[in-house]
Amino acid sequence: MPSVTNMLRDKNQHGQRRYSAFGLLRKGLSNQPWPRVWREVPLKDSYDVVIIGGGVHGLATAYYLAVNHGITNVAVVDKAYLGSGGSGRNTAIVRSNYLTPEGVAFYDRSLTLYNSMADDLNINVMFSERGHLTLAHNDSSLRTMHWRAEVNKLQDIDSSVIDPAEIKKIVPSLDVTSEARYPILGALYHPPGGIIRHDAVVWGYARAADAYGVEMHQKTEVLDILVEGGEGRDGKGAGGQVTGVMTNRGKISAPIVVNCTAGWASLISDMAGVDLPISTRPLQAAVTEPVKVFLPAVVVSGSLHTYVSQTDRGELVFGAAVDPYNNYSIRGSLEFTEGLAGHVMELMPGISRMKLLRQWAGLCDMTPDYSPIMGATPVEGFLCDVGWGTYGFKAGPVSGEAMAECIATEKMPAIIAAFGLERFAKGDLVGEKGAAAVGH
Ligand code: PYC
Repeated sequence: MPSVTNMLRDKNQHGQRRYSAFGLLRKGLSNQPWPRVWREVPLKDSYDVVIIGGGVHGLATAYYLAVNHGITNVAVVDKAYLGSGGSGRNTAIVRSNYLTPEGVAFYDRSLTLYNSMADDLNINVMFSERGHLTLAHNDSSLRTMHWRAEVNKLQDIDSSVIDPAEIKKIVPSLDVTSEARYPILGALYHPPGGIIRHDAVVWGYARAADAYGVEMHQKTEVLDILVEGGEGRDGKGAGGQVTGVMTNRGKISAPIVVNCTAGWASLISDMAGVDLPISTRPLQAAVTEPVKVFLPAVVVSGSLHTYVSQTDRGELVFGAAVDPYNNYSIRGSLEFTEGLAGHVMELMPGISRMKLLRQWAGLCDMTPDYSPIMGATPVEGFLCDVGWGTYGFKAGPVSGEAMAECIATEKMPAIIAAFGLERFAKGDLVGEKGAAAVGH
């Protein structure tokens, strides 16, 4: 939480105006326009770094480049608006109870950054550390929960397997009796997990990066990545050097181009002649009408292919597994709604009369081992922060921090050393499928 002394200051550490409660009221009642959250400036024809993708990953990379490394001649370009991709389409869950030691350390750093974000970025990101329960309905998932708990504990992550009676104390509305259609045998309980306001995270990073001079260019679509001297088609691919990007608003020169997209990661990388082992699947989610708060924790059921949390407004937010086929559609389907309703009824029969208000989909770039692809590529100056599958939003802060370090130092930071593209050729996979919220 922001300290009282900080709240009383007029400006935060980035030199941005802070409003006191009275200041906010005064401003709201005046007919002066609110200041823009980030500037709209003309697109230049060259930058030190061009970041493709104005979601949490791209904006966090820009922010940490500026704040940690003093690199500010940076443009973040997005073909739509900031946060219009995966950052605005996820179910806002954050956690670090992963399966591999590499994954645990990485997501734990992200959770730490999420914890201090309200203060660091001077924005109310509504982080709610409410605990995260992954239910086990059969022996094999209980075994995986024990495995994750042990890996977590070795890295001091608060995770343990609890029994049905303890689950009932945390979420009284769950049926933990043996009469349930899918009896609950236990759960992986992770108290530091929770939810956060995803739009605020995007706006917070954008505003803080802007204060350092980083430029955000919306409606700026990358049509091609310019590469010279490569061994592949059109002089692209391995051995080449990136020289910039071609956009719908003209050419931009840059010695460093970073692919921070989700959903289009393989198509963007292909523009540089870099093949990525990614297949793209929609993941659908839905939200109900608001009701009185009754669900105090995030509840996940892999066997029932769903996870649910209740927002501060009282809505239930549900997500599912990725659709079982490759697709670039972000429309919801009736098939999903029917499947979700069926599974939710098995888990929480008591909410059978609640109405769904909205449904949507986001695109997940799935890699063979469910871990991301980060760092350098065979094209000099072309870097990737992609392949997030269903884990992208929770990884945003640490990815930005690590990618910024990778760009500034030209070295792979230890925290992402396991996630390089070369691991697929070497067979050094980081199997993180067992930490997915639901079976895919
Ligand atoms: O891994 O916690 C998770 C998750 C939630 C939604 C998509 N993935």
